Amino acid sequence: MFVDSARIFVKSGHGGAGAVSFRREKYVPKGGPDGGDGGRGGSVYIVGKQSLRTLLSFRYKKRFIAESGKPGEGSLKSGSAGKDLFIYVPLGTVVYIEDQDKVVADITDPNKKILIAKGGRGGKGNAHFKTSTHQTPRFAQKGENGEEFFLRLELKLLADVGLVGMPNAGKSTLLAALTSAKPKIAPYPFTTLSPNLGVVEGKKHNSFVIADIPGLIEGAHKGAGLGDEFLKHIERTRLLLHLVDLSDETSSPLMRFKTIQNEMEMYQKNLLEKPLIVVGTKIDIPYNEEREEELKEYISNLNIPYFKISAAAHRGLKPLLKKVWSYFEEK
Ligand SMILES: Nc1nc2c(ncn2[C@@H]2O[C@H](COP(=O)(O)OP(=O)(O)OP(=O)(O)O)[C@@H](O)[C@H]2O)c(=O)[nH]1
Ligand SMILES: [Mg+2]
Repeated sequence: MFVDSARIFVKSGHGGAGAVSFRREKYVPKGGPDGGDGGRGGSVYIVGKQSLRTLLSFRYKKRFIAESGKPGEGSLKSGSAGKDLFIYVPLGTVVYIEDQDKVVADITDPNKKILIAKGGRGGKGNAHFKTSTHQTPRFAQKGENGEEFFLRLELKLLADVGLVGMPNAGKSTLLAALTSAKPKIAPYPFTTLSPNLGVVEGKKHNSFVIADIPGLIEGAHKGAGLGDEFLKHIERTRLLLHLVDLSDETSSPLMRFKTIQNEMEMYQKNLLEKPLIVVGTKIDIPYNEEREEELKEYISNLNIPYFKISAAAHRGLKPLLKKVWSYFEEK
């Protein structure tokens, strides 16, 4: 599993100081104490947000300091509280306090606020300290300090898009063309031995994660070629791209497509309920168009969208990406 991580500093606000003040009114020679309380410091919360996919933003912003409370004033006026600070993270983020190496939160629910650093309490004003023997207290409490920590955030990334297909179909080449991932690519089957992940960054600070898994073969669901291990990684993806090599003339693309679909179904029936896009690959090499038609006709009857690309020559990638984004745009 791919782990994205970040280190940030958080600090809650200090409480405001209580005030030392005495009532001063005309004709009241010795007014009593009227110092108000300091305001509470702002707290720091972590909140899970569904639309976030990476911890990338923490590369740019690493310090999160909540506002302090304002001091109290005369006439029993309390200081205002410091504003709370919310740090938004993707679901799947685990939060550790650095020195203690202790998990303080495992963010799985969207929108739930988890208190990380509590704001300091405001100090009490001198009005609180008047007693029968001490009518003019000249002291007030200071505000409590805020808490501060270095936190480590770790994201256990769940991929959004899974690439499936026979060995050598061009899955790793497509991942490399769309993301900055550098998977091994070679002209023989079973080049990829464990899943590779890459992130596609959008224009609006959004992104999605693609998982390139090793090629699947007949019997994969029962463990042939470790297929069951790999199928596990696409269980939680939201969309599958099924790559079919159009240039491979040793068998028909439709047959290869059906073989893989069948393996997925045998592994877990609901894998076939996931949105699917079929992608014909390697169109820079001449291919048999009749066989392509056969595949296209079959999937169009199932209402499965079809695109064709050359990841090596960067052809057809834009329309494919556009279609993929359409599954992730927030409705
Ligand atoms: N001409 C051409 N060759 C491609 C294209 N895409 C991939 N290839 C080649 O096809 C071979 C297999 O590509 P990979 O991306 O490693 O295929 P894969 O599906 O990841 O293979 P496994 O990891 O074994 O499952 C490599 O030699 C690639 O260079 C393409 O668009 N055009
Ligand atoms: Mg590969």
